[in-house]
Amino acid sequence: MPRVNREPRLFDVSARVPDGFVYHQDFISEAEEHELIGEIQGLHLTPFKYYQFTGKRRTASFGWQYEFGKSEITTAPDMPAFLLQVRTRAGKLFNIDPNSLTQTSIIEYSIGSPIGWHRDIPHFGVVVGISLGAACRMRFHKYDRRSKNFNRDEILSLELQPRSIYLMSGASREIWQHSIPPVKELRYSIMLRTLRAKP
Ligand SMILES: O=C(O)CCC(=O)C(=O)O
Repeated sequence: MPRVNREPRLFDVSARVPDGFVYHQDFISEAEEHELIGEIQGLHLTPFKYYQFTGKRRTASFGWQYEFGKSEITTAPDMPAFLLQVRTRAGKLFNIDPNSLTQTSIIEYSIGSPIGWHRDIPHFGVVVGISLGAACRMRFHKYDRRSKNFNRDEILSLELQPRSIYLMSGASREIWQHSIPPVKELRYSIMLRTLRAKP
């Protein structure tokens, strides 16, 4: 895989984001993106299931997987070798031991696929996301367990560019929910997560 010969650009967009969210553009080159998409398209992706509901996006999990309705995570097949280098670089960038990024999800968003408001399940720790193929908007709002409603004026959002990477940790991971409105072009994400010692 060719190496990028420049440092990723840290946050050159004027967006307000929750604490603990760190975003870099140009984490990978166009050639690397092309190669990763090719590999991902060779994986067995299955429609996302949420209880009885089947989502538009398709996914594959490695290392660990979670099925809604079950309180436990279970082991999943090993991460494919083509993801190892990108995981090492992501770990170095965010000062995380790459070997601790033990859970991986690949997500394919066909045109019109969203991901609804959620926080990641408590079994996992920090979350790293790498965007491929197309830009999308990521939105955040503060989660309040007492109220299902939230003030739309309090939504923060930023455009995730293809080839960019983000880290969701601290408040952005624990206190805020995030979502992605229906995408306008085919997009993939590589999600890497640490395991939390005590969920
Ligand atoms: O595709 C993304 O960047 C976000 C995915 C996400 O929110 C999740 O897997 O929980």
